Parts: sequence; C-alpha cells; structure tokens
Amino acid sequence: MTTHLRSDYTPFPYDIPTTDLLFDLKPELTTVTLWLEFERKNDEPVPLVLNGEHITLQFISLNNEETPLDPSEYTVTDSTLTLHNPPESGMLHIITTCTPNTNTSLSGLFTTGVHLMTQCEAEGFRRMAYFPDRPDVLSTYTVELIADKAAFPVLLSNGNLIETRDLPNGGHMVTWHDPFPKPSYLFAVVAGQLACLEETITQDGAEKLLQVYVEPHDLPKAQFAMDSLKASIRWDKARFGLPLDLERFMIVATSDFNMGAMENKGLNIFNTKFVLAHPETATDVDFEGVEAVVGHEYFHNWTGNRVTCQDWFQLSLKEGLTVYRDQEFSSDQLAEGLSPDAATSARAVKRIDDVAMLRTAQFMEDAGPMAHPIRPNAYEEINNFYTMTVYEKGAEVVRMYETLLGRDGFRRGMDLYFKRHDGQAVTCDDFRAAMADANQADLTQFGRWYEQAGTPTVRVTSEFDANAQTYTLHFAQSNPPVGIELKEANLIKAPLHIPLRVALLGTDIDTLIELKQANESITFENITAEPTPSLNRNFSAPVSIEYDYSDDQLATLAATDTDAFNRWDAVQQIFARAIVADMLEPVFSHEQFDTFRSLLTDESLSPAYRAQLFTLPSFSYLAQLVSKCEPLDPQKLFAARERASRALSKQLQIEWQSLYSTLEPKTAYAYNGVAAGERALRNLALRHISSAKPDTTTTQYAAADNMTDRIAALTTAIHEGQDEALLNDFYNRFEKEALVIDKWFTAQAANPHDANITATLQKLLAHPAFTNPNPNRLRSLVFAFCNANPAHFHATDGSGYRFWAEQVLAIDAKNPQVASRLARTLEQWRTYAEPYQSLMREALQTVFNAPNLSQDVREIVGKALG
Ligand code: DPP
Ligand code: ZN
Repeated sequence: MTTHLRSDYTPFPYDIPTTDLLFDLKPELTTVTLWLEFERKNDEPVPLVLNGEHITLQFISLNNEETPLDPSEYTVTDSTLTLHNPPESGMLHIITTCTPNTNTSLSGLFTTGVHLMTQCEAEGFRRMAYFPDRPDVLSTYTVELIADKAAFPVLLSNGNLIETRDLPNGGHMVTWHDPFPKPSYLFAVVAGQLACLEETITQDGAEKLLQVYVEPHDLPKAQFAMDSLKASIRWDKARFGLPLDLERFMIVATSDFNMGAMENKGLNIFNTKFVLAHPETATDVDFEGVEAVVGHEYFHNWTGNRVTCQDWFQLSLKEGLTVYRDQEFSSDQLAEGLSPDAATSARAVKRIDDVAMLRTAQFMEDAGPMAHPIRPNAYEEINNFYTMTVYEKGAEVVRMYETLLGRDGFRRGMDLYFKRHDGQAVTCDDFRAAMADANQADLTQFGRWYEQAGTPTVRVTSEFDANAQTYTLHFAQSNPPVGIELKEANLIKAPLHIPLRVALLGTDIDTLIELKQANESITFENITAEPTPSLNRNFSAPVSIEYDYSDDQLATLAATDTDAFNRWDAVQQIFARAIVADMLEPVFSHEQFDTFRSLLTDESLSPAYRAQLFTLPSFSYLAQLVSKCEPLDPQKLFAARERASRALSKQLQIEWQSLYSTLEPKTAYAYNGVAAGERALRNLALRHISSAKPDTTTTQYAAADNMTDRIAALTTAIHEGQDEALLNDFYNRFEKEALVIDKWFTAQAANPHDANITATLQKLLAHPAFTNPNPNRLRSLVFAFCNANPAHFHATDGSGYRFWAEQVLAIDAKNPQVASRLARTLEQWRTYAEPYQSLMREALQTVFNAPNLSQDVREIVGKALG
C-alpha cells in the first residue's frame, strides 16, 4: 500500500493543451479513443507517465501515425502507461476499452438502469482512458459520443453542444466542446433515456439554457431542483458577483451514486436523493437537502472549477469554501421575505443544524484514529478523505475569515482570489494569501488551522471583583495531538488564532476577542454585578468551550441569551448534564421544568427553533461527553437518554398535547422554512404524546397530505410497537418510489424498540427490494442499523458488530467507497467499556484479516486498529 505525502508534490512535467475524446458507448464494451496533445515544460527529457486502471489498451501511436508504437517504447502496468522517450511535444493517440456493466464501484464509466454515466472525482477518469489524472493538469476538451439512438437518445458531456448527427444503422453522434480548461476529475458523460425539464434565463443580457434530466416518471419531481438552480444562479451573482459562464447548465439524476452529487463542468450529476422533491414523496429535510446540494454543486463552478486544487491534499480549498457558500445560500433562502427578527431567527435555525452536525460527527472524527487537519498531510486512499473535517470543519475555517475580516473584507478577499487565480490549480495557502492581501491583514498564525488536527479546547475561567468593578475572563487554549499526530515525534502544536465572540449578559458588552496565545486574559471595567458570560456566540470558532456554568447560569442563558445559538446550546447543556452526570436516573429539577415549560410555550420563539431546543443531544454527541470521563457503556447511555426523553413527555404532556392541536396545519402543504418548522415541532410533539394517545399516529398517518407528516407518523407508530398494518400500507403506496422505500427500510432498521431486531434485519435483507442494493438502499438499511440504532447495534453478545463485519466485507467486494464509509462505524472502539471494546476489536480484526480487502477499507480499519 502506498502512502501519498503532501510534501512529495511535484508539478506534472508536461502541459496537455487539448484533449479530444471519442466514446463508442456500449454497456458491455465501450471503446474510448483519445488524442492527447502534450508539450514538455522543461528542457530535460522526461518519461510521460499516464494513469490507467481497469482498462485495456487496444492501440497506441504518436502524431496520428497508423502504425502503432513499438512495444519497446512504452510500458503498461495495472495502473500506468509510461512512454519512455517521448518527443518534446506531440499528439498521443490511444485507444482503450472498458466494461461499464461490470463496474460496480460506480467510479469511472458505469451503467445505471438503462443509462451510462461517469463519476471521475477523485480518480475515476483513469478507468476510461490513460491520462495524467490529477487536478493540476488542465486541458480543453472536445468530446464526440457515439451510441445507438434508440437505446441512448440523450448524449451529454461538458460545455456547449456543437453538433448532432444521425449515423447509419440507427446510431447517432453528438459533439460537445468545453471552452474552459479543466482537470479530468470534472469530466462527465451521460448516455440514456432521460426526460428533461428545461427553462431559459437571461443573465447579463445573455440567454442561458437550464436543464434537469431525470427518469421520465420522475419528471413531476424535478421542478424544485430547477427552482433551486435558478435561485443559486441569482444568489452567486448577487452575493459574490459570480456569473454562470456557459451557454447551458445541466443537472442529471441517477439512483446509483456513491455520494450526494458531482460538480462536473456544466454537467452536474446527482444522486436522485438530491434532485427529486415532491410533497408526497419528499420530506421537508429532503427539500432542504435538494436546495443545499443544488446550490453546492452550482457554486463549485467558481470555487472548484474555475479555480481548482493543485493536489488532493488541498481538497478543502474547494470543499470547505463551497460548503460555506451553500450554508450562506440556505441561510439567505430561509430568511428571504421575513421580518428582520424572524430572519435572524431563521438564520439561527440553520446555524444550529450545521453546528449540531459538526459537533456530533466532525468532533468525533477529530478525536479518533482518522483525525486529520483540514489539509491532510498523508493519505493512502483519497476517497477516504472526503470527510466531515475537510468539508464541515473546512467551512468553519472559511467562516472564521469572514468573522475576522467582516463581510466586505471577505468579499474583497474572494475578488482578489479570482483575480489572481482564475484558470489555475492552487493551494489553501493561496486562498489565505488572497484574504490577507486584500485586507492588509496578517493571517500567518491563522494558517495553523490548516496544519493541526483535533478540536481545540478553550478553557475559560472568570473573576469578578465587586470592589474594583472589574470582570476578568481567562482563556487557556489547548489542542493535544490526536490520530496520526500521536505518531509524530517532537510534534509541537502552537496556539491557534481563534475569533471568539463573547457577550456578558447583564451588561451591554458584546465583543469579538481574538485569542492568539496559549493563555490570555481580558478585563472588563465598570461591571457592577457579576454577569453570565455568553461564550463563542453563534459558534464563532470550531472549538470546544469549557466553562463551569452553575445550573443557575445555564438557566439564565436559556431564558435570556440574545444569541439564539448560545441559548439553544444552554438548553442542550442542561439536557446533557442531566443525562451524562447520572446515567442511572437523569433528573430535571422543578426549576428546570419551569424553564422548559416557558420555552416550549414561548410564542415569540419560532416553532422551528423550539423544535431544535427540545431535540435531545444525539447519542453520538453524548457519547463523546461520556467518554471524556469514563469508558462508554452504550446501553447505559441509551437508557439514560430514553429516560430523559420520557421525563420530558411526562412533565410537559399538557404542553405537548396543546401544541399538537394548535399546530394542526390549516393550509395545504407548502415547503418553506416557517411551515417546515411548524411541522417539525408538531411531529416532535407527536412523539411525546403517542404513548398517551396512541390513536394520534394512525390518524395523522391517514390524513397526511405530505411525506413529512406521513413518515413521522409511521416512524412514531412503529417505534411505539404498533402493528404492521401501517408498514404494509406504506410499502404498497410507495412501492415504485425508490427513495421512499429507502425510508421504509430505515424506519425499521433504526427502530430502537424492536425486540426482534435480528429477525427484522434478516427479513429486510431478504426482501425483494433489497436485491442488488444501490448505495442509497445500503445506507437505508445497513448504515441505518449500524449508525442510527445504538441500542441494538451495541448488543452485548456482539451480534451487531458481527453483522457490521459481514456487511463491510460483502459491500467491499463490489463497492469499496461505500464499504469504507461503513468501516468507519467502529473507529471509536477504544472509548467503549467492556465487553463492547473487545467485541469491536474482534470484528475489526475479522475485517482486517480478510483476503482481497480494498485499499479503501484497509486504510480505515488499519488506522482504527492502529
Ligand atoms: N465534489 C463533490 C462535492 O462535494 C463530491 N465529490 O460536491
Ligand atoms: Zn463539494
């Protein structure tokens, strides 16, 4: 196994000005003809090394000669083709074949239903043609596609459509030209029988064609993606001055996809999950996801495509920045048309969602064997580094620039970044330099955010001096080595530059403190009474704050903090404290219930926000808190969380019931943030009243005019142990809707109260709808059980872990990328108590010892076992 090091970077010795491709598309055997123009950059002769995997060389010649090159002039291995003594410049002509219908990895060219599609990021292009398959080789592509016209009426590639013509024998040929030089990872081809929703827009006086391609029966579910695309185009122009640079922009949906979506130039390819949205089949969360991912991929057109990455270690350059942009877009969409106060609250709801996910999943990653800086220094398999750290923590680092430089300063930095680097493949340091130079700011120390793994802790203590009327905050930051850093001898992790927004409740102090040293203090004058500090407001830095709040102070924050994020966080801390402090009997005091009661019924707080306040911290988040103090007993923690939830049901029953009735929908379903918030709170209320009023779920299920309410009722009902009738009804209603059937699998696999879960799993695995499962279906059953059903996954007999091992190996034989995601489930094993810890290690060892393990899974499991 090779470890790739960031420090090993060397530029590719050749330029590839143009790349011409001819695809003769057939599912069993596709022939790819490549004309590669090359120009050596330096005087010294150097071999020309091209990447290529799982392809068969049929022909190779230079400068379009008909005679092939002599085999002594080149060497082919299973991953490269090397030309030993190429001329200084020339044209390589290479013909290769590949077999899309046996490609189960979904990387390269693969079949999906009756269609053919590609996925090239990160290293899929080499599965179609020999090429310098690395992000810093930019080339201008012209692509000709040939296929049978009846089987593949739609033929798409990047850029602009140049020519279409019919061929004898029922074939046809289409030519595409992309005027923008791009790396191979942004290349795409689609061939299929797809229906298209299209609209034209005008931007800067030019007409643009927008198209969304889906399966014909899904056409009624494509409008929301189209609307999201139009909103994204408007937003990028308004917020960042960035226009759509092509004559047309296409989105294509496929149900067989490893990730969410892919930003191929002008031809985004999407998982159906992030395109299709219709009230009857998609939940509010699904709608939100479609809007965010459509935005994300569109925004990549500038942050990723026009300016791309020098190497894959710089992945966060495009991903962190683009996640930040999609978060801002979603936030603006939620706030649109609301009063200023309501807009602020809507933005807070989005911020809370994003941070809750970061603190649950990214903090966990940052504390485990896979911990890495947002710009990693080493990897074995790049696909393993499309992580929460690179994406979500990367976005937080981008957000900190905005916090430090202000919104206008951030915009100046972006403008300079594009001015300097349009058309280039650059590094995270280039981005930081643009931000610094555009603002005459010193961001040298800020660069450490790219170098250090781990979640920094800022320990805060306070001193109030009543006589002097001063209040002092002391800050101590620390970030001990984690993950791979533990193996680096003499590693010194110097202090970070941390922007911390702080207010003192009870005073008018609200300020941004820039921490730069391991220990520092700040004293506030004229403080007449001891205030409650509100620290890291709106989560201004991705750090873990430690301050010993008293119960009273938490109550004050919960009742009065004007920062909606910290107010939410205070309530979460109250919950977490009760659950974690005494796992045998979490209790809330009368005063705490009073606080809860007044929050839950406070009409000045939006329903969306109240739903977040009363969503208990997730099992994984609590698990992190517990394992800071003691080995984690998952059964004990799960039970404690359940007891806390039941206490909320019981003590606030009247309030829940009353909310359930008052929030009854008065109009037909519409997707917007306000309505979605009402549904979220009402469905939370449903869960709390369902054991007292079991008929409510069945009534809601039957009456629902939308998937949000229907699936909430179904999930609540089956988790309450109600009969199979609803499950059967649901299946029969939605049998033809793959994404809805995924929800049906998840509702059962993640059921914490199914006493016969083993039998249920076996039944689901044998279900006809689970034959040849695609990645979405695997996620809906296998991942849902392993990652979202802690009570059963952590069975004390180890059956959950054995199931995990079997599934990792079975999936790995077909699709290593998906298998290695599942492999990550057990990486926290060292934090567990016995017998869990030993049983997990056994399961990990079983996987590690298996023959023919992919490099993807080997890296994950190897690091976990360490
Ligand atoms: N680049 C894709 C995305 O994050 C995933 N590979 O948008
Ligand atoms: Zn992305």
